[in-house]
Order: sequence, then C-alpha cells, then structure tokens
Amino acid sequence: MGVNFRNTVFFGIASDVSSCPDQNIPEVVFSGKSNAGKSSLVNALADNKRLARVSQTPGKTQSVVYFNVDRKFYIADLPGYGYARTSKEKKEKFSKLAEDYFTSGRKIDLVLHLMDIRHDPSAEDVGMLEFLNGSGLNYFVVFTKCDKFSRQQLNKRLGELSKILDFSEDAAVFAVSSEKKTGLDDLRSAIEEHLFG
Ligand SMILES: Nc1nc2c(ncn2[C@@H]2O[C@H](COP(=O)(O)OP(=O)(O)OP(=O)(O)O)[C@@H](O)[C@H]2O)c(=O)[nH]1
Ligand SMILES: [Mg+2]
Repeated sequence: MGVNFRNTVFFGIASDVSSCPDQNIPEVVFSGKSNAGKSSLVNALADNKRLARVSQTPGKTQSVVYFNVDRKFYIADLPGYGYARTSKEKKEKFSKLAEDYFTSGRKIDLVLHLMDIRHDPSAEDVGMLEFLNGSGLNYFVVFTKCDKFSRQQLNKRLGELSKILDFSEDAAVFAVSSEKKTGLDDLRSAIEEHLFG
C-alpha cells in the first residue's frame, strides 16, 4: 500500500470521547506517561517538527489530538497520564479521558505504549500493560529517548526491562529516538504491516 508518513496532517482535537472523529480509516493510539515522548514521536515519524506540540512542560497535550497519516489512518495522541500542571481536578480529567478512550467501544487498531527507556516503568505503565494484555488489543511497546544510551547500554537496559515488564508474548518491542531519528523506519514499517500488511 505504501504509507507516506511525511504526508501527515493535523486533523483535530477532542476533549471528551463523544467528540472524537468518525472512524472511516484505522486508528493507532499513542499512550504513555506525560513526557514519555508521544508528541515528539508523532513529529519524528512524520519528519515534521511543527506538527504536534512538544514542550519542556509536561502535561502539554490535554486533549486527544488527531493526525491523519497519508489519508490512510489516524494517529490519536492521548493526553499523558500522571501529570497535571494545574489542579487535581484537571489531572483526574486528563487521566479519565485517556482511560475512557480504551473502554468507550471505539475501534482501536493498534496501541503504541511509550515509555522513557531511562526510567523504570511507573505503576500506571505496569497497569496499562496488564490492561492491554487482557484486552485483546494489539499493541507495540515503544521505548523512547534511546539516544541517551550507547548501543551496549541499550541492549542491557532492554534485557532489564523485559524482566520488569510483562509483555505479551507476541508484543512487538521497539527502541527509538525521536531526537536522533533512530528506530523510526522499523516502527513505520511495523505499523504499516500491522494495519495493511
Ligand atoms: N533526548 C530525547 N528527548 C526527547 C525525545 N523525545 C522527546 N524528548 C523530550 O521529552 C520531552 C517531552 O516530549 P513530548 O513529546 O512533549 O512528550 P509527551 O509524551 O507528548 O508529553 P505529554 O504531551 O505531556 O503527554 C520534551 O522535552 C522532548 O524534547 C528523544 O527521542 N530524545
Ligand atoms: Mg504530548
């Protein structure tokens, strides 16, 4: 089919599940803790730094942000959990939106669960993977910010993480750097293969 990831455009935002767009094409959901690098990965995959808002301030993405990739599928960039700039109320709202997303009955073709490779997975990450394992949803585990490690450190770290985390046996695991643009081709191909292969 040949997905041109460079042809990715902003599609819209939704601040609750009922205002999410109609699903006429497949959907790939990016989930993970605030600051994990979700928005950066959207930009890196599309090779366009101006697409999704990235910030030093965690909690930037407060709604579901949709991107249309080459008119072939949507990326839904979920609000990161575990952080709120403002108030407790807002924090609960953000995480509720992320939670609701998976139980709303919306058709999700693939979940990319992102985790910063430098940090040990949070309780939410562990919970999310448990949920994914039991949900029947297809997911990829994506470790981000791998530029912080040498190749050797990276392999060691991946070994450690696979002991800490309960990946489903056929879950695909990727190691990427949005900054150094490594691991992106593998991830693009795997997404395309999963959706259209
Ligand atoms: N070194 C390095 N830093 C990265 C990488 N990807 C993202 N970052 C940094 O991590 C921070 C958070 O990135 P975002 O992409 O905004 O993270 P997010 O998951 O979208 O965060 P929320 O929108 O708060 O949920 C920013 O300061 C990025 O520059 C990477 O591959 N390498
Ligand atoms: Mg973001």
